[in-house]
Amino acid sequence: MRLSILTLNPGYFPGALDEGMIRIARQKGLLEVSVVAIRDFTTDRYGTTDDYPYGGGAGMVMKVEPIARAFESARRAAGPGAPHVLVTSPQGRRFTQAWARDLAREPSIAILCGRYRGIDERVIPILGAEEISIGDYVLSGGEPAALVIVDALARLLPGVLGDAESAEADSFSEPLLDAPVYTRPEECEGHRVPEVLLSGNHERIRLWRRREALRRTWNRRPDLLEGRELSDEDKRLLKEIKGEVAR
Ligand code: 9D3
Repeated sequence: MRLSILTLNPGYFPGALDEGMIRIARQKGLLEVSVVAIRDFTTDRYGTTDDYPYGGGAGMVMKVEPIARAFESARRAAGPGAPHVLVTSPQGRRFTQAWARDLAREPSIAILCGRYRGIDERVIPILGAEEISIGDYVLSGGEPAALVIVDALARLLPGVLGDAESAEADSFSEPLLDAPVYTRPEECEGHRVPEVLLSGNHERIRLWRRREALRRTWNRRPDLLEGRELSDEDKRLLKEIKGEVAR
Protein backbone atom coordinates (compact mmCIF):
# COMPACT_ATOMS: atom_id res chain seq x y z
CA MET A 1 0.00 0.00 0.00
CA ARG A 2 1.10 3.54 -0.88
CA LEU A 3 0.08 6.08 1.73
CA SER A 4 0.46 9.86 1.66
CA ILE A 5 -0.31 11.96 4.71
CA LEU A 6 -0.91 15.65 4.00
CA THR A 7 -0.50 17.82 7.09
CA LEU A 8 0.38 21.23 8.50
CA ASN A 9 2.28 19.40 11.28
CA PRO A 10 4.71 16.98 9.61
CA GLY A 11 6.73 16.75 12.85
CA TYR A 12 3.88 14.82 14.41
CA PHE A 13 4.58 11.64 12.43
CA PRO A 14 8.24 10.53 12.62
CA GLY A 15 8.50 8.43 15.73
CA ALA A 16 5.01 7.01 15.51
CA LEU A 17 5.63 5.74 11.96
CA ASP A 18 9.00 4.29 13.01
CA GLU A 19 7.70 2.01 15.78
CA GLY A 20 5.78 -1.22 16.18
CA MET A 21 3.49 -2.67 13.56
CA ILE A 22 3.82 0.29 11.18
CA ARG A 23 7.61 -0.02 11.21
CA ILE A 24 7.35 -3.75 10.49
CA ALA A 25 4.94 -3.19 7.59
CA ARG A 26 7.30 -0.55 6.14
CA GLN A 27 10.42 -2.71 6.61
CA LYS A 28 8.70 -5.61 4.84
CA GLY A 29 7.92 -3.27 1.95
CA LEU A 30 4.17 -3.79 2.42
CA LEU A 31 3.55 -0.15 3.32
CA GLU A 32 5.21 2.91 1.82
CA VAL A 33 4.43 6.15 3.69
CA SER A 34 5.23 9.72 2.75
CA VAL A 35 4.40 12.72 4.89
CA VAL A 36 3.72 15.83 2.83
CA ALA A 37 4.04 19.25 4.49
CA ILE A 38 1.25 21.41 3.06
CA ARG A 39 3.23 24.53 3.92
CA ASP A 40 5.86 23.50 1.33
CA PHE A 41 3.21 24.15 -1.32
CA THR A 42 2.39 27.74 -0.44
CA THR A 43 3.46 30.49 -2.83
CA ASP A 44 3.48 33.67 -0.73
CA ARG A 45 6.45 34.70 1.38
CA TYR A 46 4.66 33.96 4.68
CA GLY A 47 3.70 30.38 3.81
CA THR A 48 0.01 31.11 4.33
CA THR A 49 -2.10 27.96 4.66
CA ASP A 50 -5.23 29.40 6.29
CA ASP A 51 -7.50 32.41 6.05
CA TYR A 52 -10.57 33.97 7.67
CA PRO A 53 -13.94 32.27 7.16
CA TYR A 54 -16.39 33.89 4.74
CA GLY A 55 -19.40 34.97 6.77
CA GLY A 56 -17.27 35.63 9.82
CA GLY A 57 -16.88 33.83 13.11
CA ALA A 58 -14.01 32.53 15.18
CA GLY A 59 -11.19 30.33 13.91
CA MET A 60 -9.30 30.03 10.65
CA VAL A 61 -10.05 27.86 7.61
CA MET A 62 -7.48 25.84 5.67
CA LYS A 63 -7.12 27.20 2.14
CA VAL A 64 -7.76 25.12 -0.99
CA GLU A 65 -4.76 25.97 -3.22
CA PRO A 66 -1.84 24.75 -1.03
CA ILE A 67 -3.76 21.53 -0.35
CA ALA A 68 -4.53 21.00 -4.06
CA ARG A 69 -0.86 21.50 -4.96
CA ALA A 70 0.38 19.22 -2.13
CA PHE A 71 -2.08 16.56 -3.25
CA GLU A 72 -1.03 16.84 -6.91
CA SER A 73 2.63 16.42 -5.88
CA ALA A 74 1.84 13.39 -3.70
CA ARG A 75 -0.24 11.84 -6.47
CA ARG A 76 2.57 12.25 -9.00
CA ALA A 77 5.12 10.76 -6.59
CA ALA A 78 2.82 7.78 -5.92
CA GLY A 79 2.84 6.71 -9.58
CA PRO A 80 -0.13 5.62 -11.70
CA GLY A 81 -3.63 5.18 -10.29
CA ALA A 82 -5.82 7.54 -8.30
CA PRO A 83 -5.52 7.24 -4.53
CA HIS A 84 -8.50 6.75 -2.26
CA VAL A 85 -8.68 10.12 -0.49
CA LEU A 86 -9.71 10.58 3.14
CA VAL A 87 -10.10 13.88 4.99
CA THR A 88 -10.09 13.71 8.79
CA SER A 89 -13.02 15.66 10.19
CA PRO A 90 -15.37 15.62 13.20
CA GLN A 91 -18.17 15.66 10.58
CA GLY A 92 -16.91 12.45 8.98
CA ARG A 93 -18.40 8.97 8.96
CA ARG A 94 -17.21 6.99 11.97
CA PHE A 95 -14.13 4.81 11.35
CA THR A 96 -14.84 1.13 12.12
CA GLN A 97 -13.04 -2.18 11.79
CA ALA A 98 -15.24 -3.00 8.77
CA TRP A 99 -14.16 0.23 7.06
CA ALA A 100 -10.51 -0.54 7.97
CA ARG A 101 -10.84 -3.94 6.25
CA ASP A 102 -12.17 -2.28 3.08
CA LEU A 103 -9.44 0.39 3.09
CA ALA A 104 -6.70 -2.24 3.64
CA ARG A 105 -7.49 -3.54 0.13
CA GLU A 106 -6.72 -0.17 -1.51
CA PRO A 107 -3.37 0.07 -3.34
CA SER A 108 -3.08 3.80 -2.64
CA ILE A 109 -4.54 6.08 0.04
CA ALA A 110 -4.07 9.78 0.81
CA ILE A 111 -5.08 11.21 4.18
CA LEU A 112 -5.51 14.95 4.53
CA CYS A 113 -5.35 16.07 8.16
CA GLY A 114 -7.73 18.86 9.10
CA ARG A 115 -6.73 21.65 11.49
CA TYR A 116 -8.22 24.86 12.93
CA ARG A 117 -11.92 25.44 12.34
CA GLY A 118 -11.78 23.13 9.34
CA ILE A 119 -10.96 22.91 5.65
CA ASP A 120 -12.57 24.90 2.84
CA GLU A 121 -15.49 22.64 1.87
CA ARG A 122 -14.53 22.74 -1.83
CA VAL A 123 -11.52 20.53 -1.06
CA ILE A 124 -13.91 17.57 -0.73
CA PRO A 125 -15.20 17.57 -4.33
CA ILE A 126 -11.87 18.77 -5.77
CA LEU A 127 -9.95 15.83 -4.26
CA GLY A 128 -12.87 13.40 -4.51
CA ALA A 129 -12.46 12.82 -0.78
CA GLU A 130 -14.61 11.30 1.91
CA GLU A 131 -14.58 12.59 5.48
CA ILE A 132 -13.63 10.28 8.32
CA SER A 133 -13.95 10.68 12.11
CA ILE A 134 -12.43 8.32 14.68
CA GLY A 135 -15.09 8.86 17.35
CA ASP A 136 -17.10 11.24 19.47
CA TYR A 137 -14.49 13.23 21.36
CA VAL A 138 -12.81 16.50 20.49
CA LEU A 139 -9.26 16.44 19.13
CA SER A 140 -7.35 19.59 18.29
CA GLY A 141 -6.65 18.35 14.76
CA GLY A 142 -6.71 15.37 12.43
CA GLU A 143 -3.13 14.15 12.91
CA PRO A 144 -3.84 11.69 15.76
CA ALA A 145 -6.83 10.45 13.76
CA ALA A 146 -4.57 9.81 10.75
CA LEU A 147 -2.20 7.80 12.95
CA VAL A 148 -5.08 5.74 14.31
CA ILE A 149 -6.19 4.95 10.75
CA VAL A 150 -2.65 4.06 9.58
CA ASP A 151 -2.13 1.78 12.58
CA ALA A 152 -5.43 -0.04 12.02
CA LEU A 153 -4.61 -0.50 8.30
CA ALA A 154 -0.97 -1.56 8.73
CA ARG A 155 -1.83 -4.61 10.79
CA LEU A 156 -4.42 -5.71 8.20
CA LEU A 157 -2.03 -5.68 5.22
CA PRO A 158 -1.48 -9.24 4.00
CA GLY A 159 1.88 -10.49 5.32
CA VAL A 160 2.30 -8.04 8.21
CA LEU A 161 1.10 -10.39 10.95
CA GLY A 162 2.09 -14.04 11.30
CA ASP A 163 -0.55 -16.67 10.46
CA ALA A 164 -1.49 -17.32 14.10
CA GLU A 165 -1.96 -13.62 14.86
CA SER A 166 -3.90 -13.07 11.63
CA ALA A 167 -6.32 -15.85 12.53
CA GLU A 168 -6.81 -14.29 15.96
CA ALA A 169 -7.16 -10.81 14.48
CA ASP A 170 -10.01 -12.15 12.34
CA SER A 171 -11.94 -12.87 15.51
CA PHE A 172 -12.63 -9.13 15.88
CA SER A 173 -15.11 -9.79 13.10
CA GLU A 174 -16.68 -11.73 15.97
CA PRO A 175 -16.54 -8.84 18.42
CA LEU A 176 -16.28 -9.98 22.02
CA LEU A 177 -13.97 -8.36 24.53
CA ASP A 178 -10.93 -10.46 25.47
CA ALA A 179 -10.73 -12.54 28.64
CA PRO A 180 -8.08 -11.33 31.15
CA VAL A 181 -4.51 -12.54 30.61
CA TYR A 182 -1.67 -13.19 33.09
CA THR A 183 2.02 -14.05 33.04
CA ARG A 184 4.60 -14.97 35.70
CA PRO A 185 4.83 -14.78 38.69
CA GLU A 186 1.86 -16.79 40.02
CA GLU A 187 1.39 -14.29 42.86
CA CYS A 188 1.89 -10.52 42.86
CA GLU A 189 1.24 -8.33 45.92
CA GLY A 190 -1.34 -10.85 47.12
CA HIS A 191 -3.06 -11.16 43.71
CA ARG A 192 -3.01 -14.73 42.38
CA VAL A 193 -3.39 -15.98 38.82
CA PRO A 194 -6.76 -17.78 38.48
CA GLU A 195 -6.15 -21.45 39.38
CA VAL A 196 -7.77 -22.77 36.20
CA LEU A 197 -5.01 -21.21 34.05
CA LEU A 198 -2.39 -23.23 35.96
CA SER A 199 -4.39 -26.48 35.71
CA GLY A 200 -3.12 -27.64 32.31
CA ASN A 201 -6.72 -28.69 31.52
CA HIS A 202 -7.18 -27.16 28.08
CA GLU A 203 -10.94 -27.68 27.89
CA ARG A 204 -11.49 -26.06 31.31
CA ILE A 205 -9.23 -23.17 30.24
CA ARG A 206 -11.10 -22.69 26.94
CA LEU A 207 -14.46 -22.61 28.75
CA TRP A 208 -13.16 -20.21 31.44
CA ARG A 209 -11.81 -17.81 28.80
CA ARG A 210 -15.05 -17.93 26.86
CA ARG A 211 -17.07 -17.27 30.03
CA GLU A 212 -14.84 -14.34 31.05
CA ALA A 213 -14.97 -12.87 27.54
CA LEU A 214 -18.77 -13.05 27.61
CA ARG A 215 -18.86 -11.68 31.17
CA ARG A 216 -16.77 -8.63 30.32
CA THR A 217 -18.68 -8.01 27.13
CA TRP A 218 -22.00 -8.25 28.97
CA ASN A 219 -20.81 -5.95 31.77
CA ARG A 220 -18.89 -3.36 29.75
CA ARG A 221 -20.15 -3.47 26.17
CA PRO A 222 -23.63 -5.02 26.13
CA ASP A 223 -24.14 -3.28 22.75
CA LEU A 224 -21.76 -5.84 21.20
CA LEU A 225 -24.10 -8.69 22.18
CA GLU A 226 -27.29 -7.08 20.85
CA GLY A 227 -28.82 -8.76 17.82
CA ARG A 228 -26.07 -11.36 17.80
CA GLU A 229 -26.46 -15.06 17.03
CA LEU A 230 -25.03 -17.05 20.00
CA SER A 231 -23.95 -20.69 20.06
CA ASP A 232 -25.74 -23.00 22.54
CA GLU A 233 -22.59 -22.96 24.68
CA ASP A 234 -22.49 -19.13 24.70
CA LYS A 235 -26.18 -19.00 25.63
CA ARG A 236 -25.56 -21.35 28.57
CA LEU A 237 -22.50 -19.38 29.75
CA LEU A 238 -24.30 -16.05 29.42
CA LYS A 239 -27.26 -17.38 31.43
CA GLU A 240 -24.84 -18.41 34.20
CA ILE A 241 -23.23 -14.95 34.12
CA LYS A 242 -26.52 -13.07 34.27
CA GLY A 243 -27.57 -15.25 37.25
CA GLU A 244 -24.46 -14.27 39.23
CA VAL A 245 -24.13 -11.04 41.21
CA ALA A 246 -22.12 -8.50 39.20
CA ARG A 247 -18.34 -8.82 39.43
C1 9D3 B 1 -17.65 19.52 15.76
C2 9D3 B 1 -16.73 20.25 16.65
N1 9D3 B 1 -16.54 21.68 16.24
C3 9D3 B 1 -17.64 22.44 16.88
C4 9D3 B 1 -17.50 23.90 16.80
C5 9D3 B 1 -15.23 22.19 16.68
C6 9D3 B 1 -14.07 21.36 16.28
C7 9D3 B 1 -13.56 20.40 17.13
C8 9D3 B 1 -12.44 19.67 16.79
C9 9D3 B 1 -13.45 21.57 15.07
C10 9D3 B 1 -12.33 20.85 14.73
C11 9D3 B 1 -11.83 19.90 15.61
C12 9D3 B 1 -10.61 19.14 15.27
N2 9D3 B 1 -10.87 17.70 15.16
C13 9D3 B 1 -10.47 17.02 14.11
O1 9D3 B 1 -9.86 17.57 13.24
C14 9D3 B 1 -10.82 15.61 13.98
C15 9D3 B 1 -11.47 14.72 14.87
C16 9D3 B 1 -12.03 14.88 16.18
O2 9D3 B 1 -11.98 15.95 16.81
N3 9D3 B 1 -12.60 13.79 16.78
C17 9D3 B 1 -12.68 12.59 16.17
N4 9D3 B 1 -12.20 12.38 14.96
C18 9D3 B 1 -11.61 13.44 14.33
S1 9D3 B 1 -10.97 13.39 12.79
C19 9D3 B 1 -10.49 14.97 12.81
